[in-house]
Amino acid sequence: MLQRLNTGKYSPILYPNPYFNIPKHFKECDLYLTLIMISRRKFLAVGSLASASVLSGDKTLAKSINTDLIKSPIVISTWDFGIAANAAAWEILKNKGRALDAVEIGVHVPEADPNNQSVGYGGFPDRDGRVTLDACIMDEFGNCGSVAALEHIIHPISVARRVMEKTPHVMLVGAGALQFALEQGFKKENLLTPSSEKAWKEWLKTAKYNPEINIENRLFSPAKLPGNQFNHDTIGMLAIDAAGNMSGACTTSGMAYKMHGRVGDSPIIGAGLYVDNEIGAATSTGVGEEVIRNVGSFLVVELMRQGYSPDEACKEAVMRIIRKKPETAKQIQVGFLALNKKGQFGGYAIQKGFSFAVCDHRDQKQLINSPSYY
Ligand code: SD4
Repeated sequence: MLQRLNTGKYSPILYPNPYFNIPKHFKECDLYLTLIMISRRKFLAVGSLASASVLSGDKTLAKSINTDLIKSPIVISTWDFGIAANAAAWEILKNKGRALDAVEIGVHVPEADPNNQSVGYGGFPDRDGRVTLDACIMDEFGNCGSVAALEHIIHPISVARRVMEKTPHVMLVGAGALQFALEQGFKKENLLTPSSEKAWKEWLKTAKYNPEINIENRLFSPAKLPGNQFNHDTIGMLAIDAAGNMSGACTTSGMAYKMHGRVGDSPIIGAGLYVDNEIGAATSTGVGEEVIRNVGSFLVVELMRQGYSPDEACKEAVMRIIRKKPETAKQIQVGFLALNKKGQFGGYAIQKGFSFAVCDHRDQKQLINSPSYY
């Protein structure tokens, strides 16, 4: 617990018992900092300033919290190609633009890149040779929009934003999503590039049409694990703007050679993406089924609310997957990426090889190799 000193500052009261319970009601108190023992080796500070302010609704307190927050923008995104996407987002953020615009414009870069065979145009098709796209977006007010199994539209993220802003709904799928996109003036295009079509035809030579999960990876890239750069690399992007507001976007063509109609975690709010402007934001990449089962991104944000740092929160979300399905986890990749309200970021993955790009006023091209369980 923190006590308020005469100077107006806070000083922690450390409880000797590390299992001291976090109080459920913050109303009576100024602020709590509880130490919880999360492992034999390590103590983690739990009970964030921000969550205290949310629960108490105390404006004075919220003001004091804000001094703790970052004053300059930051954008982070999954995988190496996040660097180019971040650069586009940075153009907006550095000019004091809104994080929502930054993440939308940022993820347009891989969406439009024919050489990126996992997002948007040029994405690997499903088993039937159809490129079906999943995307979602979330703003600082908790508004969100999503499209799933959308065909023929190069920028599904922008359709997701229109769903958020122009409809009373959160999610549109398949033919309905396409119909809406066309009504909104989006152009219908063929997204299957010659090289992705060639790869699909190659896969078809041996493919068995059954719903066995990950069969596409074994057949497409036998030596590689599902979720690696050879078969699917969703972009998830999280940003804080100059006003201190957060937004996020997530867009993908999903698992290569998936069953037609299969939807992954990426367009599902709480699974592939979650933003809480008071606490932080998280996104995921990898085998979406496991992320959905654990409501991964929401979990990461809620762990940050409890005081976990972004990397610890991502690690715990990964550990949930591993603990529930240890054998499956050996064979798949899932990575989480998180950014808290203070601008601290972190990631964690099941397997080695997950990277993320970070861009702020100091360096616009940072690439970080995420820690991993294996
Ligand atoms: C999916 N999570 O459709 C996405 C794919 C992905 O890196 O993230 N690939 O399951």
